[in-house]
Order: sequence, then structure tokens, then C-alpha cells
Amino acid sequence: MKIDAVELRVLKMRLLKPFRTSFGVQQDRYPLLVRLDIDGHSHWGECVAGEGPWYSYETVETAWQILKGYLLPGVIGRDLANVDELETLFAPVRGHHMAKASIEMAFTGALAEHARKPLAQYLGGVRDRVETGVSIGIQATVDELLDSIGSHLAEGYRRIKVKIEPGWDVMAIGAIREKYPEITLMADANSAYSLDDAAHLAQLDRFGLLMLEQPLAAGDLVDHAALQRQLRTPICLDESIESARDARQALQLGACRVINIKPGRVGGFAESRRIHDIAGNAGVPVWCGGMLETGIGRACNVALATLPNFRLPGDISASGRYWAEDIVEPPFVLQRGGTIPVPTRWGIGVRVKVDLVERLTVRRETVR
Ligand code: NPG
Repeated sequence: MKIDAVELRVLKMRLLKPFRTSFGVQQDRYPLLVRLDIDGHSHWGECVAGEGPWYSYETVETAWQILKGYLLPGVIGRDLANVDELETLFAPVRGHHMAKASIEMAFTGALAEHARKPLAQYLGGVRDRVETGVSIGIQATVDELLDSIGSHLAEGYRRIKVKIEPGWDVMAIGAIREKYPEITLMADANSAYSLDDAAHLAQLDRFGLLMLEQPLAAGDLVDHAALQRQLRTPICLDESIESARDARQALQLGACRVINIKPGRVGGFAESRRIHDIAGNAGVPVWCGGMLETGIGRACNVALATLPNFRLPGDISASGRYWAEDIVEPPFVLQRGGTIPVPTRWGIGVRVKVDLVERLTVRRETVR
């Protein structure tokens, strides 16, 4: 299949509620969309890079420049039989997984459509609905946190993840447990702690958390291993796992007992699949993370989460948790048992609302 041109665009989308993590507060999301033109058909993908270099060094701006300057010139106009060939062309560019993943995932969607299969089936998925959870940002008060959890439980979410940081951790989790002793609960620290905090974090052990996500720095597998030895709560790694090699090393070191896979963070579906398999062979479950995606990235995450070793609910909430109006049709909705049904149409399985995308666009360029 030959990619004739790629359109890059940045949208400006307001989140229904500001999202606060240990990195800061996010009110607007600026998703970078890619549209591959192949044989007169459009195939959409989404780059999950953030506005600033906090979660990762990549940003919307760096992804745009790397795509335009380095990744796209090598692939446009070339006949590509499969994703391996695309990965080979991208390999000389060091890092920049989010930029690479946007093209890899859109291209995989195109391959699925060409094979007349829904993306989930094309990837080897084994389920027709995925279990989802909701990720709740840091709130101003404990009452607001409890209210937010209450309303998400009422909507049907079965797994609650809360963001923590020093000063908003043991007390906040304790208050949740007092009110909701039984819910499936986990905490995400986004690297806000150091190994010196091990004794403090061990106080979380009494709350029976499903896991503690990314307590320490992204590059620090050794300290994560030391911390895991001191905690009963399973550590889940997110930012630390950028590749299959990272996953292998983390598991060898005992740095985690769970892995969060975000296809954008690791360069796309193929590397996600490799991480999924490494974890599966080690008996370690994975789940699909979220990056406040539009329906395009969400469709990709839902498809990925149908693979067999995605054994825990993902951060794949319904469209209505983020946006007044999603850019795809149909939007993703929460169904019975806190699940989201997997689209059954060919390719990514949702239709992009081009008029809405047009209205939200703040920057656009076509690379030929
Ligand atoms: O539901 O998409 C979602 C958000 C899930 O908490 C979530 N994502 O650290 O995993 C994370 C966090 C995040 C969001 C990180 C946006 C960076 C940007």
C-alpha cells in the first residue's frame, strides 16, 4: 500500500472538566491528527503527545516537526507491504514514539480496512467488549473527590483510578476506602515520589489497592525494583516502559507486577503487541492506558485492549467523560458491567466527523 500524502492537523478541544495530575492542570487538549491518503481513501490516526514536555519529552510541536522533517519524507510515495517495513524506515529516528505511533496506528487501521476486518480482529483480539475504568484527577477537597467517585460509580464505572502526589495520597485514599470499602481502586503517582518515600508509600498497603502506578521516575527501574520489595501493593509501570526491551528488563529486575500499555508511548501497535506477549509469558497482566484521546485514539485503544493478556480494566472511558461532542460517530458509550463495545466495522470502526474536525482545527499542513 502506498501512502500518497499525509495531512497533519492540530485541533483545539475543551475538556468537560479540567484534569489535574502531579504535572499540572489541563483544561484544553490539542490533539494532533494525521490523515493518510491511500488510494483515494482517508485513514485517520492520533498522536498522543501533550502540549508540554511533562509526561514525556515529546510535545505536539516536536511530533509535528519530527513527522514533517524526518518520518514522513521516508514513507510517502513508497509501497509498504506491512508494518515491519514501516518500522524499519522509522528505526533510524531515535525515540519520538508518539510521532511514530500516530502513523503506525493509522497505517495498521488502513491494513485492517484493506483486509476487510475490524481493527480488533485484525490485531488478534479475543473479545467484543472491553472493561473500562475512569481516571480521576487531583481535586481541591476530599469531599469533591468523594463526589466525583460517587458520580462515576453511578454512571457504571467499575474501577476507579485516582491521581496522587505528596500531600494528596494516604489521607485521600483512606477517605475513599472509608466511604467505599469494596470498590476496585488504584492510584497513579506520575513519578511524584522518590525511593526515600518508600516507608510513606507502604502506608498505602493497608487499602488493598489494585496497584500503584508509576511512583518513581520514568528512567528508574532499579529503584522501582527496590520499592516493590518494600510494598505489598503491586507496582504498575507506565512512563518507564517505552519499548519491549524496557518491559523485559523491568520484569527481570522485579520492578513491577503490572504494565500499562499505551500504544502511543511505545511507538504503536506492533511494539504494544511485543510488550503484551513478554508480559503474558511472564504471567504479568497488562491494561490499556489513556491520554485523553479523541474517538480516533480511543478506537485504537479499544481494539488493542481486546488482546488476551489485557486482563485489567483500562483508562478507556466513554467519549462523554471528556468531550461535549466527540469527533467520531458513533461516540464511545459505557454499557452494562462498565464495558465499552468493540466497533465491528472494518478498520478503526468509527466514522470521523470531518465537519467538526474542520471547525476545531487550529493548524494544518499536507506533506506530499
Ligand atoms: O482517561 O485518558 C484518560 C486519562 C488517563 O490518567 C490518565 N492519563 O498519566 O496515565 C496518565 C494520564 C495522562 C493523561 C498523562 C494525559 C498524560 C496526559
